[in-house]
Amino acid sequence: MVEDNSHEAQRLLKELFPHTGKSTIVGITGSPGSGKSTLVDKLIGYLRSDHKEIGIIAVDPSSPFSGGAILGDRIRMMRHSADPGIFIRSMATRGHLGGLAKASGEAISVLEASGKDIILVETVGVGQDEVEVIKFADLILVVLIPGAGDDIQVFKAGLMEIADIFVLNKADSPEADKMEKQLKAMLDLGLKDRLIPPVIKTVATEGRGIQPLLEEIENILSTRDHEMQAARKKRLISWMLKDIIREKLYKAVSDNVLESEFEDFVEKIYRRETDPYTVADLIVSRSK
Ligand SMILES: Nc1nc2c(ncn2[C@@H]2O[C@H](COP(=O)(O)OP(=O)(O)O)[C@@H](O)[C@H]2O)c(=O)[nH]1
Ligand SMILES: [Mg+2]
Repeated sequence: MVEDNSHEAQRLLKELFPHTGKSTIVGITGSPGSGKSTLVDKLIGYLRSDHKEIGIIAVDPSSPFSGGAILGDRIRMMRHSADPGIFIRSMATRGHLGGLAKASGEAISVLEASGKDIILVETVGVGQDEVEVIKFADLILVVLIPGAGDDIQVFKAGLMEIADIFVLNKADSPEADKMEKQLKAMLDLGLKDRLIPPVIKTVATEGRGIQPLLEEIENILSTRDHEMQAARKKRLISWMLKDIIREKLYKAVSDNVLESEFEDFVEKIYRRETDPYTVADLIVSRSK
């Protein structure tokens, strides 16, 4: 319902809202093929043995959850899908009324209200929409791999600034150490005035480095001061509120004009009998 942006969903979200805000939301982003899903799979294993309830949202066109990936991945995830302590939801990148960020934010709310301790959000680190989604997270893991020298893309996409931890996955590659040095050097240069985020090496396929990664996540979350955490949550609320207002205004205003009339306006604008600004003013003024 939430993904369809239905009217009923809004009523439910109102009721759910008091029960949200208690889960830890961990975002996992990086290029396709960097091993995000494999990492998520291994993280699930550790967290479940600690009796944590987990929600997973995968916003990834190539995600095993959305059926775009190889069979092996799907079989791996299936063993988790039978576990009642886990809820996995895949979301398409396109086709959400009100936008991907809104839809996934609301899906996170539903999982929070359901009492999940931890929500993992996997998303590819390309495209503005995907980067927006990751801002819901309390903590962001940026997954890099050795050899893909063009991991500079990550820096271009603005992920360097938002990373709390860099996960250097596929550390079984002979280039891993070199990559680690390069990454640290780049971070030193790029983040002069900021604390350099930790770099954790993992081999997701073998489960290596997962324990240290979880310890680092714990460590960051526990040392973060309350004010900072609150400021982060408030920023999200203000962002969410603006989104909702924008959508409601748009809806209220677009109800003022019939589809056929709208088409007529387009026709007139096309013939240069009027201009889009005048028409927009006219339509908006009807709701006053
Ligand atoms: N050698 C090696 N391969 C890995 C590692 N982690 C993941 N892979 C493989 O990389 C491929 C892509 O992994 P996947 O988790 O689907 O990546 P995603 O697109 O980022 O979700 C799969 O074939 C994995 O088995 C690793 O640490 N070492
Ligand atoms: Mg994936």
